[in-house]
Amino acid sequence: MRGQWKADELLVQTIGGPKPAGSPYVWKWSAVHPLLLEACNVLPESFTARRHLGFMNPGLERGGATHTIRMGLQMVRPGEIAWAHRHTIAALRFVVAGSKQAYTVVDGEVCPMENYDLILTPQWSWHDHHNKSGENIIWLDVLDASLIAALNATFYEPYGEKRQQAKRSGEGDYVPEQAGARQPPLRYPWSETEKLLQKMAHLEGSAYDGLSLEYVNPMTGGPALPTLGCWVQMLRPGESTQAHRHISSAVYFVVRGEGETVVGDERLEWNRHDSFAVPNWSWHRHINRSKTDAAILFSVNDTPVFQALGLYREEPENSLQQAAAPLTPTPLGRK
Ligand code: GTQ
Repeated sequence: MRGQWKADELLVQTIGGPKPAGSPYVWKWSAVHPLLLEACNVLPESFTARRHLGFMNPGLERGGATHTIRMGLQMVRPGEIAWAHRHTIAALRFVVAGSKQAYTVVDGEVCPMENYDLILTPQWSWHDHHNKSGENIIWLDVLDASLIAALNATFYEPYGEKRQQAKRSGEGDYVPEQAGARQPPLRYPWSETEKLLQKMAHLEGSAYDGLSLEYVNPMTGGPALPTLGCWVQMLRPGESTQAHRHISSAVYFVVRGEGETVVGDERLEWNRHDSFAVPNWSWHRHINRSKTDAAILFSVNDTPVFQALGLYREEPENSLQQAAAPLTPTPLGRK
């Protein structure tokens, strides 16, 4: 037993909220890409493992990009297969250098990996990656691994063969306003996402996030995965957002553009294909440095976890004292 008064000091320290977990940090594409190529010498053949370089937040003892989210870049060479396996860790892929001839099979569904497509591998779904193109295929992996590890709920199983049986392709694709769908989408093609962004570019959007769209599960209107929410946002030329903070943490990937995200008193400068982390409960705002071109950011957050537990908070507090989903970031079209 321990006297509660011994721990009370720790509680008192959280008056006004927790300290952000981890540091604001940028992983530059120009630094990671050569290391991925070098990783081919270290891991000539991946088998059931992955040629993935995981980002280690310097402010987190156990690594990961934020305290709940792991992120990194993975590369599969021409002709290679990353063998089938499954785990209770949920993951998603955001394709950086893709091809029509590259695909991930998720529970039998063939999901082509073209540039900036989003592919989900929900927890305990079988998945194997294939590159039948002549070029290296690269994507961003994002996983809820740190959260699942904290819950001590990690299970893992290799399939036992290189590949699982593939079913007919196409049924896993996101279709807006999906009526009578038999399963949630596994793939959100960038062609659809980009169309929506361009169509909505003139709308006001959110003061905190610019024109931001959530990748929803059209069957529930909820987040893409039970533990991870996925967003894409456009910062119009010269757009500079207001600062806010929320109890959820987020990781970002720069699809295009150049700018900076100010987190607390740190300035994260980013360019195309850089990745960065915004720790939870830290004030942050985004700036598109270009006066002529839009910037597009893909991001993943752990908001669904906090919402499921009734713990979601943000400042300014326009959602507090409401049971409903937060008002910001606002999923456009669901107001
Ligand atoms: O690409 O399937 O970094 O299953 C960790 C687990 C990547 C993957 C990771 C995985 C994968």
